Amino acid sequence: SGIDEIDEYVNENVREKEAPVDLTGIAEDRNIIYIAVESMQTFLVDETLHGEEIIPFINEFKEDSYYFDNFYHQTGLGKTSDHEFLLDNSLYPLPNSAAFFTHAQNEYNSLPKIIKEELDYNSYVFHANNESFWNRNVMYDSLGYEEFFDVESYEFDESDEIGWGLNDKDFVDQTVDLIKDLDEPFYSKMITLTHHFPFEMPEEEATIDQFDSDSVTLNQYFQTARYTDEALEQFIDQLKEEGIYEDSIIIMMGDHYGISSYHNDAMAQFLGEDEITPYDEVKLQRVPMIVHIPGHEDTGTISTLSGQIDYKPTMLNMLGIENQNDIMFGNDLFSQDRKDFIAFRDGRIVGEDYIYASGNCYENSSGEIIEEAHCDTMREQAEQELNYSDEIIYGDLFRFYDFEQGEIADENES
Ligand code: GP9
Ligand code: MN
Repeated sequence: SGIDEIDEYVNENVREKEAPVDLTGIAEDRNIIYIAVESMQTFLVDETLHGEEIIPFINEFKEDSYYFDNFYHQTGLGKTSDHEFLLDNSLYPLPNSAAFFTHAQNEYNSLPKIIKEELDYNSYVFHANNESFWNRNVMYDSLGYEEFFDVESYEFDESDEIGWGLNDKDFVDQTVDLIKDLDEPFYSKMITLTHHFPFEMPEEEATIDQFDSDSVTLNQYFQTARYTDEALEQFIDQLKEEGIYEDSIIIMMGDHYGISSYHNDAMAQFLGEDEITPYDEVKLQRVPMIVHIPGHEDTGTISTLSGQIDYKPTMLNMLGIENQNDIMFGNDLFSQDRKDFIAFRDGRIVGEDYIYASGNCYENSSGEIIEEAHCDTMREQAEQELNYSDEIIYGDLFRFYDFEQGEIADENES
């Protein structure tokens, strides 16, 4: 095997044969503002608690956007950092470690590097945590980020902290000030923090009552979700005030689940179900994904099966960058010609027709357990892909691949 074999696999099974037409180049010359919304899960969207919408702003914002309601997080042990890894590379995170720690010196063909080279976009990260958390300070250099505005770029004291650190409202407020000074067009990634486990919210800041169950975690989860939702609304308003909004495309995505299976009983109670089955648990791995294009009227909900692996090809197409020779495992979210499964790092797989979880094959539409053989094809392909992706990372194989020509760069490889 080697990078040539992987290239062949990608060409046969992943690369879209027809150039996607939808939205090609729509982001050109615009700023891209990506917001990683900590622990936001799709089950909150359009959902109510005590008769109130939990995240009213996201619910409204998505109506004016492309909203993907069948979109999955695919992170593993590396949590937020795995989500960043998936988005920037369209490679899978690793099975037993966080690539941000173990493979931060690799050569990557990452989104920031490509858009710098092709369109001269600079990429920035905004996140009010220590720069070394998840080894970001090292990994961001390898991924091609120009600058990381970490906790040192934000002014606050203890009274401004909720949970893990600076509250999301002050975070977005100060981020707008930092963004204002960037040369346009830019790519920026913001990572929120308030809606992070264990979801603690000071009583006086809470704007929705807690849920009432045996799980303190789930009970509190709705309050921090609401808080971050309010911060996002404030952010969009501030972008408008500063005149940045019109020239930008704004993307919001949940980074990974917030409520683990440990809280299944409480979750079943909230959802009004008898129990949470392994099938339900898979469906709970959906995270909201919103692409908001100011001034663009053709919006709506898209229910295509999709996941974080699809972000990079989607962004590249929106930016009008053709990269037929890239090695990625995802597809453009707007393409009709997509792979029909989304693989998780823990062996579970969601397919258009079938779901594989806990050693059982389920029919996706009904949740019925069916003969295991139905899942075989998708399981084989998913395993193959995960292995190829791991090979690339473990072997640092992109050193040997010429992305311009789509061929091996070094004949001595392998
Ligand atoms: C930490 C933040 C949260 O900087 O991104 O990380 P997580 O615990 O969700 O991986
Ligand atoms: Mn996270």
